Amino acid sequence: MTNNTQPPHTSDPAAAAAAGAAEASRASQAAETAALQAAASRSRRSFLITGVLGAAGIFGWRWLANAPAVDGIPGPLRKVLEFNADLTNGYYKNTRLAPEFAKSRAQKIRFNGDVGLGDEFDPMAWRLRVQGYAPAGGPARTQEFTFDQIKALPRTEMTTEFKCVEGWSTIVSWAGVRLSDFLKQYPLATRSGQAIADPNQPPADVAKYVGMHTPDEAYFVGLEMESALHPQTLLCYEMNGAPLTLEHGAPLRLVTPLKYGIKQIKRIGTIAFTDARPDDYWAKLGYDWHAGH
Ligand SMILES: Nc1nc2c(c(=O)[nH]1)N[C@H]1C(S)=C(S)[C@@H](COP(=O)(O)O)O[C@H]1N2
Ligand SMILES: [Mo]
Repeated sequence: MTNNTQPPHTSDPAAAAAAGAAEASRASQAAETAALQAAASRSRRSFLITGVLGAAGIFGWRWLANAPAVDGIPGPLRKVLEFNADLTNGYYKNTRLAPEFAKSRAQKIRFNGDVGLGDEFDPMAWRLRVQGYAPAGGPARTQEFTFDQIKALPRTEMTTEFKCVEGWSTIVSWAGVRLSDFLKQYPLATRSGQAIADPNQPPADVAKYVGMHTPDEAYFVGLEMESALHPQTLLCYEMNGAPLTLEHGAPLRLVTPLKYGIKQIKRIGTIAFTDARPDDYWAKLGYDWHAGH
């Protein structure tokens, strides 16, 4: 960089290098200022929309794009893929838990990402649609749940660290229903229609994956079944002691603290159990599908 930007009229190499460095620093400062001004002049709405690809996100992408590729996948991503493949090779132990904290350490979390959170949504008319694991060639088993039915299930609270791939994290208190408790009650994840009595030893005919999407299908995530049945995988309706707000995913959002924020889908509309690995919004854009940490 300094060599290329050496002003041609300077003969002293040290002075030239200093001039080059100063120029590079001015250029990066100018770029930063321009980015800040651009951000400031955007409307709140479009800022929210582009917020997901905000400064940290864009730098993240650049880092990925410039890293040496292995098998056509940027090096760092490939590493994560291999690591996750090791971790998720056919086990149902779920012994690893994310650290939990005292409730008093919970903080207000920023609002990040509004894909699938459009205005045309009536929380009062909301139903959770669950597509049961359908027998081969058999009819789809779809069941709908009201918010009250979800709230009637055993309540679980946890205070865990929420980590976003952009590099920030916040300790947050959550309350909701374990997905495994939902499946104890409602036998929708097995081919036979048998309930999962013990999440550590699910029946052999359990689906391999669960997919979730927003009611408008704009945002979607997929989890392997072992993550879905993890004791800290919650369908949440409360955050920091208050009902979830719409921007944080009301009426119901996913929290699964062994994975990054990209998996914590807000405003769940549909949950589907399947053997085909579900699409995932950020995985389609190049992030690791598992997004574990
Ligand atoms: N429906 C929906 N869910 C989403 C997103 C989104 O854009 N739309 N963004 C994800 C990302 S990247 C993060 S970091 C978290 C942020 O959750 P918060 O707004 O409650 O902090 O939501 C996740 N869930
Ligand atoms: Mo995120």
